[in-house]
Amino acid sequence: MPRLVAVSNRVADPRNVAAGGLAVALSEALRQTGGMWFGWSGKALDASQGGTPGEGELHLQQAGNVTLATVDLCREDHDSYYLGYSNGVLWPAFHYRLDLADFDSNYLNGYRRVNQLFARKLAPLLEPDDVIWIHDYHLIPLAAELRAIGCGQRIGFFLHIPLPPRLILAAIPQHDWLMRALFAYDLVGFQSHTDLEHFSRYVQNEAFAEPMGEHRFRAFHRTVRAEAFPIGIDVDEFAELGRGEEARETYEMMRAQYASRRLLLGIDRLDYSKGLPQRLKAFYRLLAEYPENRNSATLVQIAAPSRESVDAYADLRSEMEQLSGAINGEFGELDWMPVRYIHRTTARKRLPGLCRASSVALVTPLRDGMNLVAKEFIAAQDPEDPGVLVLSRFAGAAEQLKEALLVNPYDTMTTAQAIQQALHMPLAERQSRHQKLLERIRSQDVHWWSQEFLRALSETEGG
Ligand code: ADQ
Repeated sequence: MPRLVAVSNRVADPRNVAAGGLAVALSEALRQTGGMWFGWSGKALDASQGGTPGEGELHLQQAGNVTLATVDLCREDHDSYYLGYSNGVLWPAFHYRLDLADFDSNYLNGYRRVNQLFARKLAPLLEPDDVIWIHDYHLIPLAAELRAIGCGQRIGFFLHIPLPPRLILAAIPQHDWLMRALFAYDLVGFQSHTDLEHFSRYVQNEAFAEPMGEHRFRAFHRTVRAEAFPIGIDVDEFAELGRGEEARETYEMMRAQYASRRLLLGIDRLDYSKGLPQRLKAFYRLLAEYPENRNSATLVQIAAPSRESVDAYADLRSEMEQLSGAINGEFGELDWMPVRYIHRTTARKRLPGLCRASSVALVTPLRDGMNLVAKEFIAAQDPEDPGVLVLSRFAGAAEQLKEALLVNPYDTMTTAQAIQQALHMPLAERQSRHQKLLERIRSQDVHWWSQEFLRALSETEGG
C-alpha cells in the first residue's frame, strides 16, 4: 500500500483521540500506511522574531508511525493567506455571501506565497509512490505548485465547504485561476451532488471542459476525476464518548434542570454561514405563535468563538447578544429564560450528553458544506426515545438526511412551524425517522468516506 501524505491548514497529533472528526479519520488512514501529515505549525512570527514573507522553518516530529511536518509562517503571510484570502474572500464567496467578501485587496499574493512555500517544503519530503491528499479551500493551488516543481505523484483534493453556482464563482476576480488549479489534481472530491453539479456546469461553460464519461472532465490539457464524497462522523467513537463520565454527568445535569421543560439545542461555531440570527428569530416566532411553549421550550445555543479578528464575525456576535437579550426580555420569567446563549466552546466529551438530553436539535445553516453536528446529534440519541433533527435544506447533510424535518432557514415562520412539529412528534414517528437516519450515518461514516476517496484516487491514472 503506498504511503499516504495528508495536507491541511492545521495538523493534529493522531495520538490525541479527543480531536474528533477529520482528525480521527485521517489519523487512521495515516497510521495504516505510516504516513505523513503536513501543514501550518500554528506559529505566525513577527518580523522581530525572524518572520519573513515566503519563508518559514520546517519542523518534523514523529507521532507513533506518523510523521508530522509543519511549517511556520510570518505574520504578514498568515494574515493575507489565512485571514485575508481564505477567510475574507473564499469562505464568504463559497458560502454565497458575496456581500461579505473583500475582493479589493492584496490578499491573493499572500495566498499564493504560502501555497508556494508549502510546495517547496513538501516536495523534498515526498517519495515517488506517495499518494497525496490535500484538504480544503486554503490550499486549492497547492497541487499546481507541486506539479510546477516536478511532482508527478497522485494528488487528490477534498473541498470541505460548498462550491457555489457558476455565476457566484465568477464574481471572484481569480475564479478562472482557482478552477484551473483544480485540474492539477487527479481527483477532486465535494461534499454533495449539488456541489459536483456546480463544478460540472462551471467547467463546461467557463472552461469548455469536455465530460469524458462518468465523473471525468478534460480541460487545460489535463483530465480530472470529480465526485461527491459526503463526509461522515465516527459513529462508534461518538457513542463511546457518550458512555464516558463527562457525557453522562452533562446528561443528568441537563435532565434534572429541565425536568419539566423541553430542551432545544444549537451547537455551532459563531459563523455567519450557520444562520444563527435567523434561528433565534424562528424561536421567537415559536414562542409568539404557539404560547403553550412559553415557560417550557428552552433554547440552549452554544456558539464557539471563531475567526474573531475578521469584522463580519464581530458584527454577528453583537447581533446574537442583542437578539437573545430581546427574546429573554420579552418572554422570560423570574424562574425561566427562553434562550441560554453561550459564547464558548464546549468540551467535546460533553457534547453527546447535551445532544441526548435535548428533544430537538436546530441545525439551520444558510449554507454549509456538510454539518457534522447534525450527524452527531443522531448518533447520540436514545433509539427508544430519540430527539428530532430540524435541518436546513441548505446544509450538505440534507442530501443524505431526508428523514429530518427539512426547513428553509430564511423563512422563520415555517421554521417555527417545523420546530412546533418536532416538539409534538409522536414517539413511533420519532423512532422510525431516527432509525433510518442512524442507518445512513452508520453506513456512510467517516471511515467509509476516507476509504471511498482513497479508492477513487487510486483508480486515477496519476501524474
Ligand atoms: P465547520 O464549519 O467547523 O466545518 P461542523 O461540521 O458543523 O462545521 O462542525 C465540525 C465539528 O466541530 C463537529 O465535530 C462539532 O461537534 C464541532 N463543533 C462545532 N461547534 C462547536 C461548539 N460550539 N462546541 C464544541 N464543538 C463544536 C467544516 C464545514 C462543514 C463540514 C466540516 C467537515 O464548514 O460543513 O461538515 O468542515 O467537513
